Amino acid sequence: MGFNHQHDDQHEHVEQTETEPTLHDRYGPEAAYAVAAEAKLPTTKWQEEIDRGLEYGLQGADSIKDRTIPTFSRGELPHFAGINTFLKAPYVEDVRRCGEYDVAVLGAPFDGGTTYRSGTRFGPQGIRKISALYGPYSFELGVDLRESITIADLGDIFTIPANIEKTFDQISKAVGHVYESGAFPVVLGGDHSIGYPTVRGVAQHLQGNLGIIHFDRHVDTQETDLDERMHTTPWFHATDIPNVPPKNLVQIGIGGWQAPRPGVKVGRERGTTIMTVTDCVEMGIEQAAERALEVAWDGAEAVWLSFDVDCLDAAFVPGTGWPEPGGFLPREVLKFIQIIADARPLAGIEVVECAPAYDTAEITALLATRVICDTLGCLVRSGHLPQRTNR
Ligand SMILES: [Mn+2]
Repeated sequence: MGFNHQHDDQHEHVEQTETEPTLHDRYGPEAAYAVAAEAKLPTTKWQEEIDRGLEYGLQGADSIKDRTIPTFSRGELPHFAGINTFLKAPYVEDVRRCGEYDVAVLGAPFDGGTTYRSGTRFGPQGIRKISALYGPYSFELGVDLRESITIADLGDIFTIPANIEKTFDQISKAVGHVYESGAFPVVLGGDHSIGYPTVRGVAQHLQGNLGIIHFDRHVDTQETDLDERMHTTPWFHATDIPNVPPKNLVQIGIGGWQAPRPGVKVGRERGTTIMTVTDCVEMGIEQAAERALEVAWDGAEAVWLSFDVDCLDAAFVPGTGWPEPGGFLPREVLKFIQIIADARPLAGIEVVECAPAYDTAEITALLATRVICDTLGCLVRSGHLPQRTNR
């Protein structure tokens, strides 16, 4: 441990044991948890990565003093090197083997559903690229994903750029395959039209109902837009699926000048639950998250998390199709996500509407990456991942 309590004896209250490191009481509760948690994390998989790197990537040149450094970069380091899979997870070409991993990342590169700025077909690439910035360890969460779970990057779904409906079928088949395998699906969008086929892909493997926790500035509940099932329509069609009832759809962060009236009407008639940014902030993120969980899980067998990056204020997400001022701050939405992922296991997550061509310094893709990592981290620390039961 880097800190030392011996200069601060008058503040020492915690009894030191072999397993519980002692912290002086100038720590706040979160930092105290984080610093103590790190001491309990193993380094087994990190050592395996070093050994594998030295074997496959050759021992480093004679002048390299750190003998854990190989000649060819073969793992996390350096962060600017390597092939951009998500978090540098192994690329698994044979998707029939995805069930051998705890988590499977798959891209849905499709922007045929966009009604303003296109470009989310490059979302999976953008997210993978900046994900190289992250290691697998989160300080506040007290989690090291490398030590806890295995992640596969399956690459991308073969979408059909000129045909929304064929693309939907491809996405449902792909997500259904991953979900049925037992791996936790992480879908990199893609515009939000993919929300319908992803949910359809999971729901077809459930006996009971699927709830949806939906972060967005937009309701996305109208039947058609520009005469097709566009990215403004996924939840109309998803909640037409018999085991995806609208009463289990909770929509968080809705507001502004881009929520179409036909969608609002559908939500009112079907009984979805809408929570505005002000609602959430004024009741407090903790209480808002509890309410969202109650709605989504009410009689449901499983819950899907659909995260549109535009639920954040436009300042934080320039790289998106329909930026809207007045959205969440990153720390608000991350806290929200953490509570949701700590509370119950999730069926999977999609992060949509990341359009790298409009992004500035990759900050939108960075937030998309962060939402996924925080979700995985909380699922791990709360014992929901790895999943130990067969479906
Ligand atoms: Mn949106």
